[in-house]
Amino acid sequence: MLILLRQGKISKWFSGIGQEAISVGVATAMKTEEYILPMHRNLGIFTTRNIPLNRLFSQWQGKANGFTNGRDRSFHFGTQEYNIVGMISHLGPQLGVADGIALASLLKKQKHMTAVFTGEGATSEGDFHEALNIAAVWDLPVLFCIENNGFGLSTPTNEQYKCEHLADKGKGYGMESHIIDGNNILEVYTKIDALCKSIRKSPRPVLVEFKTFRMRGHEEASGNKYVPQDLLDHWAAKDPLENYLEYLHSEKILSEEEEVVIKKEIIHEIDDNLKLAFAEKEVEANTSKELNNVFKDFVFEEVKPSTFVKNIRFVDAISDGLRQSMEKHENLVLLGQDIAEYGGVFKITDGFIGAFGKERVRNTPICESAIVSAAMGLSINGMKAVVEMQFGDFVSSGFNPLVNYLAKSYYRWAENADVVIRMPCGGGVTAGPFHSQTNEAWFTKTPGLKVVYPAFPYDAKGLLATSINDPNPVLFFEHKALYRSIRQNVPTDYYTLPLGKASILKEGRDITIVTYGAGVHWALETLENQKELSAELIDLRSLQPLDIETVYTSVRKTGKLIILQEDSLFGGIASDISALVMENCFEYLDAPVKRVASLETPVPFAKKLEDNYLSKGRFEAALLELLAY
Ligand SMILES: Cc1ncc(C[n+]2csc(CCOP(=O)(O)OP(=O)(O)O)c2C)c(N)n1
Repeated sequence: MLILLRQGKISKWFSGIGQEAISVGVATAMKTEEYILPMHRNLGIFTTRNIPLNRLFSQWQGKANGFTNGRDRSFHFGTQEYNIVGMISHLGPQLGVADGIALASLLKKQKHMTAVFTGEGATSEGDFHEALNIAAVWDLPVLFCIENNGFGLSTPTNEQYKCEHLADKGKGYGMESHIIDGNNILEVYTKIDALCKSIRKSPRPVLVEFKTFRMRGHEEASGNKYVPQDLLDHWAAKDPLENYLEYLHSEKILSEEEEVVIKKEIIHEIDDNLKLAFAEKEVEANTSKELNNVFKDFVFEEVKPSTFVKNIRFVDAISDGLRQSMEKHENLVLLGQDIAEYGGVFKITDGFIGAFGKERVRNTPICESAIVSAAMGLSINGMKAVVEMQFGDFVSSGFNPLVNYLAKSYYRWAENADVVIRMPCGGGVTAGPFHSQTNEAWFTKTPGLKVVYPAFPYDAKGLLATSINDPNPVLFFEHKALYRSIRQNVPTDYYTLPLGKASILKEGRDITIVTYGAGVHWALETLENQKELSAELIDLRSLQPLDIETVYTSVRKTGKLIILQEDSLFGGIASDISALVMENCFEYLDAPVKRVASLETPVPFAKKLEDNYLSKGRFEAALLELLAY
């Protein structure tokens, strides 16, 4: 690999020289049907699982026969065929994903354990703490492997953490831990083999700190000049390959002649596979293929609503929809803070543990990041997950895995994230800057996420059912102010509604109003005051996919468009709708498109301040102004 890198035939390379015994030892001790989640330095895991070398070379050259169609580099891929789940650059989320995979194994009553890797540097990330904490609380069969190789890029361990051994941290999580000489393949294999057997028998997390050393730079281009020579010499004498070879010779297990034969075979294997990869042509860019590979295909299956209806609140419709999806999908798991006995802070899962049990309705520790990652892990291992954010505001603590792991996974290595994140959101409830946000714009701009935002109980129930059926990650926004104030006749049985279809609530000739969520009710109120107005009111219902055609059709008829959004103006969905209409309906417009949004401030607490902040109070005047243009 070092030669190929110098020849410019592969991109970045993270050498594992000095650490080979860990990857090979752990992968050998595990069963091939068990998942391993390696990091950037674990080539030995991929080779031990017998991935054909030509596919690895293709991956590193960005070719189609690799694992990502040229869309991601180095070890940033997974493969269900080999039960390997690769990392994302942010390192830490990997640990929470392992929790989810292990949880799925437990729920499926498989006697499997899962192994996940981290460097000592990444143990400083919050994800490490969260993932270990969750695994401990839930007794998940995860082997957490820390490769302590002395430096995190150039940062030595004494600038990374304060305790003597990282294994000591296990105690803080109530977790068994061990220190293993990572440069001794026999010690790695025998100890890990025993641990794997024991974890399979009595599921629990175990933390292992492998003491080892990185003989090369963090990645080849960065060098390792910061490493003192005597340290390099000390660890060179402990080289895992050299020492094992010496042992095999001294025990007369391997003769010099056999060694030559084996090495020749390996060189041939490498050369032959390199040739195959070199012969493969480069990937061609095909825009429609790229765009079509962001989401897993999902064919909407319509389940028609029954005629029997009940007049219920928005909050009840969501609860009903969720309950019926739990009945329909036996592999669906709910995760969230206080959602079990307590029923969630909005009582949406009240009574669920009685119906579905604590295994499927899981209280989580306050660990948004690792819980979002764990939801991904559940999906990888064949389950579906719905995560309740206690308040949508707190999604910021789980932002990284959501926008980087779940959103990008299908595009990168065709692994979908069958996850719905429920987002109680919105203002008008005098709850201040951290319990009132409507942060859909953080996600509508991230390719790979669907964003649904119903305004009525009927829509909420049917759209939630579809969001759960959809194998892609969906953010499902539920406006808190609507929970107990909006009622509707809602079919009692299970039904589905398609994502990406706006609904026209009122037909009109003079102006088009486009909005969603609480904005729909603000617009309806305004139109009640302006009965003589002929306005067409469109409720978007879902923002990604966005039903822009319905907006175009209406604007072509009315010639005027006003977009009402609860979020602050800049960078919100109203701006994009405005731009799209200008680009596609310019000739039909009789006035500039108007956006009405909340102030460019955080959401204030006191009622008068909040009323002043919200766009609701400015909508009527803006509507009349545009009509008069
Ligand atoms: C969240 C995040 N911050 C910073 C980086 C940049 N970065 C990549 S690897 C690395 C050092 C990792 O050290 P360690 O976990 O010990 O693994 P090692 O490379 O030593 O095997 C850093 C700082 C990153 N990839 N992700």
